[in-house]
Amino acid sequence: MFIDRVRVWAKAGKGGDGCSSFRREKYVPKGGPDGGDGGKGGDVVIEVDPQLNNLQHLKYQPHQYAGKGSNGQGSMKTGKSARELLIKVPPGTLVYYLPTTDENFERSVDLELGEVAADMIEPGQRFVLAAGGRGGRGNIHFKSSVNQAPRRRELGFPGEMKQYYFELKSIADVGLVGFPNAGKSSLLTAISHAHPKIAPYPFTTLNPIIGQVEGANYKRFNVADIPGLIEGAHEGVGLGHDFLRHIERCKLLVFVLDMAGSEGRDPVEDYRKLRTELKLYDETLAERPFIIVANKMDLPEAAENLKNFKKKFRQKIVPVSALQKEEIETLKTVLAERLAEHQAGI
Ligand SMILES: Nc1nc2c(ncn2[C@@H]2O[C@H](COP(=O)(O)OP(=O)(O)OP(=O)(O)O)[C@@H](O)[C@H]2O)c(=O)[nH]1
Ligand SMILES: [Mg+2]
Repeated sequence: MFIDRVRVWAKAGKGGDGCSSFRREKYVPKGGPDGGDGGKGGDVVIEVDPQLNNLQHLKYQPHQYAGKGSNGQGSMKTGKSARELLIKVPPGTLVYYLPTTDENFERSVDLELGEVAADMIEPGQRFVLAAGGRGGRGNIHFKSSVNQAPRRRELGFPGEMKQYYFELKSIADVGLVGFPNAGKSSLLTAISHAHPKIAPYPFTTLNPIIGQVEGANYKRFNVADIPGLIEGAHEGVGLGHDFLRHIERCKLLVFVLDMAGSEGRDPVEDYRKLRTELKLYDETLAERPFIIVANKMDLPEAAENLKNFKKKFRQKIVPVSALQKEEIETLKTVLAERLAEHQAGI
C-alpha cells in the first residue's frame, strides 16, 4: 500500500538513574562516594533513505519509542547510553510538529496546529524527533566539604515526547499530468528505467512513480508519473486531486495528451480541463513552466488533431509515440533544455 501521510508519536528514552554507592576496599574503612552517572536515553531520529518511496512502514507503527539509558553503578561506572531509534523516511517527507503537552501525548492533536519542523530532502539528512533524557548524576557529584558521604543522587531525566505528522511530497524535476489512458506511464517507460504498470483502462496508475532519465551529456533528472486527472477531480471525482501534491515540487510540468482522441476524447478539451483542474488545486501549480506532449502520434487521427490543436495553442508541443518510441530522444532533449533554463533562471 502506498501511504503518504501518517501521524507519528515519538517518545525518547529516559536517562538512567545516577547511583548512590561508597567505595569498599580492604583497609579503607570509610571509602568515599563512588556512584556513577546514568546513561543517556535514546533519541528518536529520522533519516532520509532514497530507497524508500512512501511512509507505509510508519502507518502500522506510529508509536516510536526509544530505549532507556542504563543506571550508573558503583566504582564510578557510568551507565550505558541507549541506542538511538532510527526511522528511515523517503526523500520529500515534510515533518510537521504538533504541539502537545506531556499529559495528552497520546491524544491526537489537530493537524491544523502543525508547523513545519523539517523538510527531509537530501539522502542521509537527519532530524531528531525526540531527544533522549540526560542520565542522573551519581553521588560522587554531591560530595562537599560539609558532606563527605552524600547518599544523594539524581534520577534520570525523562526523554522528550512529541507528536508529528509526516506528509510526503515527492521530489521530481518533471511531473507528468494527463487524463487516464493518455499514456503517461508509457511515456515514463520510454524515457526512463522505471517500469510502471501500463494498461488500456483508466486509473491503472494509483500512486506516483518516479523514474530517472539520462539526458544528454549525462545530465540526469527525475520524472514523476502520477494517477490520471479528470474533470471534477477537485471535487473528488476519479482519484481526486490529492496526489497532485506529488508534483507540487516539480520545476516543469508535462501535459500528456492523447492526440489521437481515442475513445471519443478531444485533445483540445482535455487540455483545457487539465489546466482548469490544476488551477483549482493550486494557482501556483497552474503557473509552473510546462510543455505539452502530443502522444499516440502513431494512430491515424493524431496528425489532423495536432494541426487543429496547434491553431488554438501557441505553447511548446512535442509530438511523440510512447508506444512506438518515436521522438523520445527529442522529448528528452527538450526536457533537459527546459530544466537547464529553469536552473539558469530564464
Ligand atoms: N497507439 C498508442 N497507444 C499508446 C501510446 N501510449 C500509450 N498507449 C496505450 O494507451 C493505454 C494507456 O497507457 P498508460 O501508459 O497506462 O496510460 P496512463 O496515462 O498511464 O493511464 P493511467 O495510469 O490510467 O492514468 C495503453 O493501452 C497503452 O498501450 C501511444 O503512443 N500510441
Ligand atoms: Mg499510468
